Amino acid sequence: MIYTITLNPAIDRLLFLEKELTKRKTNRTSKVTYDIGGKGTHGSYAMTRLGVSNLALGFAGERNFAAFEEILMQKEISHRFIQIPKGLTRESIVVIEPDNQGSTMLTEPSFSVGEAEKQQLLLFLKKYLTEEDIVLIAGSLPENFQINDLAELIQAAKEKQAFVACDLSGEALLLAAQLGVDFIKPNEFELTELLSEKTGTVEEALEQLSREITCIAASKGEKGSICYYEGKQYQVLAPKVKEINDTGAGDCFVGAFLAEFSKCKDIKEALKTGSACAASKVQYEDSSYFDPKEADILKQQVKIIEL
Ligand code: TA6
Repeated sequence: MIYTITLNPAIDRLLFLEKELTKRKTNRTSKVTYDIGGKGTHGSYAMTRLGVSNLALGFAGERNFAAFEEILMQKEISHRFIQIPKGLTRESIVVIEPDNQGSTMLTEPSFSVGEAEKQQLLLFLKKYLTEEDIVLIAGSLPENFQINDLAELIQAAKEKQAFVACDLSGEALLLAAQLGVDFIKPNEFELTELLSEKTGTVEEALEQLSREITCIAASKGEKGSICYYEGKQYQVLAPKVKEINDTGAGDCFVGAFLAEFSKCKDIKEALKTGSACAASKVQYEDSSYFDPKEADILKQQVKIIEL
C-alpha cells in the first residue's frame, strides 16, 4: 500500500483570465473551476489513475470538509483525513492566463493543528504501516506543525521500515535529508543547499548524500531532471508538449514515479512514467488531471541518459 500524507492540503480555485494578468487593472475571468490541492493529494490522484492502491492521509478543516471531500470523491481518491476542529482548509488561487502564458499561484494561510490531531496521525502510522509500504509526505507544513512533529512522523515511518518519500522544501527538506529518507525531490537551489552541508567537492558531497538517501530526483528546470540512485546518475529529458497549466506537474511526477517504482522497482521505468505523466498533466487546465493513455505514448519520448 502507498500512503500519501498532505499535512496542509488546499482547495485549488482556478481562475482563467480573459487577458494577460495586469497590475492596477480589473483582470476579468472567463471561467472558474476547482480542484484538489496539496502535493500529497496530487500524488494519490496519479497513483489512482495508474491503478496503484493508495490512501490519502493528512489534516483537513472541519468547517469546509464537505467541499474538500466532494473534490476527493470526484477524483476517486481514497482518503482518511483527520478533521481539524473549527479549522478551514485553505484555498490556493491559481490564476491562468490565456494562450499558455503561464499561471500564478496565491495560497491562503493554513488552519492550526492541535496536539490531539498530531497524535491521531502518528498513531495511525504506528498501527498500520508495514515494511512493504511506501509513505509519501508532501507539501508545506501547516501552522503549529513544528519541525520536531515532522521528525516524529518520519521516524515512525522509518521504524516500520517503510519506504519514506518526501516532497518537501526548506527546513523540512533539510530535516528529511538529515534523517536519511528514501526519496527526496530537491530543486537546483535546494540541492546546492543540501550539498553545502557536506564536505569536499560537489561530486564527493553528492556521493555522501546518495549514501544517506536511496533516491534523489533533482529537478533542473528546463534541463529536465537528474536522478541519483544506487551510485548511478541518470539525466531525464522530458517530452516537449504544449503547456496549459504547470500547477501540480511536480506532484504528478512524484506520484507516478512512486506508483511505477512500487510495481517494478526499475528506476528507469519509474523515471519514464513520472516524466511522461507530468508531461501529460501540463497540457490540461486543472492542478491534477492527466491521461494515462497519453502518458503511455509520451513515455516513448522520454530520454534517460546514464551519466
Ligand atoms: O503543487 C501544486 C500545489 O499542491 C497546489 O495544489 C497548491 O495547493 C499548492 O501547490 C500548495 O503548495 P504547498 O507547498 O503549500 O503544499
